[in-house]
Amino acid sequence: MIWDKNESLNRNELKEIQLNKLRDTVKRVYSRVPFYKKLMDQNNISPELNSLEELSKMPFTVKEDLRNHYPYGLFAVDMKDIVRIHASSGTTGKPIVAGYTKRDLDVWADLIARIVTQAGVTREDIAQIAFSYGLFTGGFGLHYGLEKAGVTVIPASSGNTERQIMLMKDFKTTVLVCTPSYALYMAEVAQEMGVNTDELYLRLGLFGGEPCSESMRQEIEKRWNIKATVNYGLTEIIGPGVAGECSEGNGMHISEDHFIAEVIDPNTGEVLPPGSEGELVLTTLSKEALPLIRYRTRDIVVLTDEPCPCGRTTARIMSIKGRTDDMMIIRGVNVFPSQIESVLSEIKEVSPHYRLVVGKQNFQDTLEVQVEPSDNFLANPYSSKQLEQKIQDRLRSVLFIKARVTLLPPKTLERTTGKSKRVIDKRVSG
Ligand code: ADP
Ligand code: K
Ligand code: ZN
Repeated sequence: MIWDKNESLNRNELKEIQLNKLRDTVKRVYSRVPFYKKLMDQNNISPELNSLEELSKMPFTVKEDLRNHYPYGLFAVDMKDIVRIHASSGTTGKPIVAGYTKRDLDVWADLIARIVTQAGVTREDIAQIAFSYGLFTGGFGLHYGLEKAGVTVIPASSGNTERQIMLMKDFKTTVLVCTPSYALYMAEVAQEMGVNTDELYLRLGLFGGEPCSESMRQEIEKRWNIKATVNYGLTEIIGPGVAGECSEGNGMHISEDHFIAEVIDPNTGEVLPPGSEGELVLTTLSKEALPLIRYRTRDIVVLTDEPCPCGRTTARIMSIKGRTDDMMIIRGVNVFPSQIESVLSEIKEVSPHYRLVVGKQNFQDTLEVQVEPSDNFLANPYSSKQLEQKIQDRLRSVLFIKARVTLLPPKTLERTTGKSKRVIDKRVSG
């Protein structure tokens, strides 16, 4: 089922909607947000756009711009029209703050209704939301959207994992909503509690808020005996609901009637053709409180606008390599955690949990890959030195990086009820 007819317009109709909304948005930011007025005046850009192509003349907006106008400086409406505030965790420094008008919240709930519907959730389902409720957009975002779609919502929030499993069993939860890391952690706890998936009603997972590699998805599907779907969003743009997977499981549809997506070369800013890997840049078309023009997400993606068998015509995010913030430069080689994760996933002797510690020794970058043995290895153990060497060789032959591999005792790496932090860079934190 398709929630909204705008998900399956022909591309020309879609472009017409986009152009109308883009023209309004640009005019509005010019007249209401001093930051944009100044930026456009400095660059001699008129607030009257005549085509979608003209968007590429507009300057980018970056995370730093939001920080510089912390907390409310980029809002395009009066505070009396703001009814909700959210913020990102802001791993470094002050958080990024987003505001919502009543209409923004309506649009948001609708966007979530779309992604949950396309993932296969119906009003027969009982969804347990194990995202944290609070400033983080995950909990409240999914909450109102699932309700809008008529789904029964259990607002469990995150944490208290044993209780989550009890609720899941007693309340007959059919859909689990959380970060992929938390889904894996919960599976471990369920196993420790001796709860078998046959005793549960779970059939589907909606995961987002952080990267979910194909191997992680498969691991979650296997452990819970469910179908796992992923969705994508970010606080600055609205929160979850920017894009989500349909039942084809082949890419996440972007709600392009609400956001224009471009992919750029992160070094030159040049717009790249469909199918190229680059940084995702998003322009909001419906946001009242915090409209953003050409916002650089720092997420490295590949997009396609090829039609999808599900009937939706919107462009899809085919892969997310990770955030440029998480990219490590090891002796001149760019490495994303996702690349290391995909190498580790091929090695059946290690669990899906890992941590990357970047440091410096004798003015040289060093990388340590910390892993844990899998049940598989524990059942048939051999020398840990040998396993470490095997992983080290594999990393070197696939990624051309030299890393020290450390096999830790089972369950030593920190588990999370939210997003995992997999990279520790000692070069910055000392
Ligand atoms: P924070 O910056 O504190 O993590 P957000 O909750 O706004 O705050 O995080 C949004 C970011 O999370 C995205 O820019 C992206 O890097 C990551 N993210 C969200 N969903 C996904 C997904 N499905 N796949 C990969 N990364 C994702
Ligand atoms: K219902
Ligand atoms: Zn589809």
